[in-house]
Amino acid sequence: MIKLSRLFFAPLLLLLLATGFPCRAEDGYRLWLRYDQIQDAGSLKNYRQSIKEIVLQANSPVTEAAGQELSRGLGGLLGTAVPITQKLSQQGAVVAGTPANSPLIASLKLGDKLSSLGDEGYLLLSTRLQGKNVTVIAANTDTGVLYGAFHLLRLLQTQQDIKNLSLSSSPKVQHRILNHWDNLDRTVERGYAGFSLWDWHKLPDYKDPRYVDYARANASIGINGTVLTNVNANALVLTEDYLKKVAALADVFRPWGLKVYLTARFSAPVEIGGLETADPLDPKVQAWWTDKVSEIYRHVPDFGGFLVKANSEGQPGPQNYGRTHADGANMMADALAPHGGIVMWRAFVYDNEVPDDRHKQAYNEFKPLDGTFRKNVMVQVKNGAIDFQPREPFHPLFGAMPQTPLMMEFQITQEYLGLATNLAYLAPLFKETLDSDTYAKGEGSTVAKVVDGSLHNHQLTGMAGVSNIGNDRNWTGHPLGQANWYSFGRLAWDHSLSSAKILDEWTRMTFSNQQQVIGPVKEVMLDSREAVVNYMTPLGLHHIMGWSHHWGPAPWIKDKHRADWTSVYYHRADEQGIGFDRTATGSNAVAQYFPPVAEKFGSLEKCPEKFLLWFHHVPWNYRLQSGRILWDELALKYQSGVDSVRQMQKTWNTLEGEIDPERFAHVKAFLAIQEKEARWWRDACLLYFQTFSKRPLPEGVEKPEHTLEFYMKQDAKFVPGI
Ligand code: BDP
Repeated sequence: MIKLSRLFFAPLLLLLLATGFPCRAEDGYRLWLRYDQIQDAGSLKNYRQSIKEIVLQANSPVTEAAGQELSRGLGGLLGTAVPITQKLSQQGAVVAGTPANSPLIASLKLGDKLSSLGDEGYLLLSTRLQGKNVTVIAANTDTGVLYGAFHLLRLLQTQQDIKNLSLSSSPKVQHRILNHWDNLDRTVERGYAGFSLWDWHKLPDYKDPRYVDYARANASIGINGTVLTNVNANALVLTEDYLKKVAALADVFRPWGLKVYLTARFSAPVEIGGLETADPLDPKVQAWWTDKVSEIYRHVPDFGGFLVKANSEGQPGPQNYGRTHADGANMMADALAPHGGIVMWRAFVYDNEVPDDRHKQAYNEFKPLDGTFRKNVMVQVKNGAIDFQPREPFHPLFGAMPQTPLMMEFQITQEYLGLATNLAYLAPLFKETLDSDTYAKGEGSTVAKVVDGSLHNHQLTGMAGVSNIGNDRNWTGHPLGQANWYSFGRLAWDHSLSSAKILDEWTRMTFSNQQQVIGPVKEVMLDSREAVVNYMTPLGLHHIMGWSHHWGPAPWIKDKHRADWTSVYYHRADEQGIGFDRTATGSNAVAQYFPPVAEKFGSLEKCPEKFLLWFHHVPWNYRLQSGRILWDELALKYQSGVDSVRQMQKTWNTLEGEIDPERFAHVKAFLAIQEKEARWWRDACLLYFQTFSKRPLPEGVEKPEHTLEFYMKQDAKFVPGI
């Protein structure tokens, strides 16, 4: 039997291999690092001429990783193995290294060019060496070489000319970090792509090969740090057993330039240390943290440091002992400093007791602490003052704490943007915040300049993204959600890149270099976040989603144990109008911005309409720039969100037969879900707000499918990610 079936299958297998028939379905696992052979015959020929061998003279784990990636990538793209050698032996070599570890690189005397590129920057050069044409990847460190290797691969993947290369690149931000909100039981808070990648039970003995692919993907976009655990922290991860597991992950990640960080539960000295207090000014507590940190470094010699959520949403913190956030952060910073570690102390705080606008609370608590943090502390600030809404004005803390490095926190996972089944390409959201002008030091004081340290002259800088990654085969749940991981990394490296440019790169690498593919994919994705804003929270509405799980519309949520978790707190709809008055006649949150911004946001006429209801309570019959009254405009915005999704569906359908059937069908099905949910949002919100406006739906807005009662009765169970 066995022999027979072998006889039967062997020729078939050979045939499949010869025709390049994919042996495995296109499941998205390979992300943007697919390395399939270049299709365009002309480019392929040119690349094959330019690249015949990889010359690596150094001998280090990071160099080995770079070599492995170059060999895998170039071999795949060129369709022929590219050997790694130590000597330059032929025309068309890729020579990679640092002046210190490669005599060939040293002989090029690149000192001047390399001097400004720091620890992670690199040069890509086409030049001649020992009479041969070569492509050089040079850097000051092995990690720089690794990043340069990925850049060269990207040039081939996106079919750029590599004949006359002369480019350099270095990151604008020092710490480019993913925040995993992963629990030790492998559930992921606000995670919609399966369970946590970290298989704590099997660690440290079994290291899933997937950890390497995770690290490669991060390295390819310049992400150099990962916080493994949830900000709602579990002290257990700081115990010896778990530190061994953490060390195993750190060992896998290290060759890829990826450092490991942990969340530190403030009450750990009590919970796992047997102390009676966690008071940061108590010498016993300080000593406990000092010892604990030394223990961590014994396991992970290059441990990055702690991310801390304290006195926020029930988490313990220094205020439990009458101390400040700075007291808490500094205590941990002192323990970490001798080892070179940092503290990322989150500013996401709002107090149950304070009967004031939640928008103002982080600023009120943190601004007075400016200048009191240790040198190895960054305060990590969410992009907006409320909570990762589909659209928020930038957080007023940016620019307001000149003596403190402020780290950006974006959310890549789509907690408030339809979870993993809605497409929202997030680079435009990230860019909108980064490009906002704080006016902290006059015009041009953008949030990006606060974050990259250039505005207030800080060396310590960082950008964090709350990860959208889980153990789904395709990593991010939505096949196109991979673009958000990608664009976070690219923007953390260089915030001046445009959303369109990043999308173009990603599309070419993830799908194809053919125009008939690139065009439609970009068309579907580029404005997808704007579509989400329109069908969920247009004109500055915010926080009107389902209770607790945050999925779907629920503007009617009220009477809960805390007002600032309800929807009515935020939209304040009544018979006169809708919106949160944050001007001087209301909460006066606008005063937290610098004067030109405060004046703009605070003026009904000058406030950008996209933020109108964020800052103003506006009469239903107020006339907007379009000439329409507010009610009509709101209704038409909801409709336009639905229309955009339908257009996205049509455009996606043109890709049938142009891309692989697996990803085509997956996205098609998800877009159908998105269309259904867009209608749900539109109908539920408009029916509810209509009970206040008492006006008919304007022409062009479709009639709701169900009654308001129907929508209010929806009560989804087991929504993922809580
Ligand atoms: C909110 C989430 C919650 C997080 C919290 C945070 O709903 O799950 O724990 O932010 O950032 O967005 O700490």
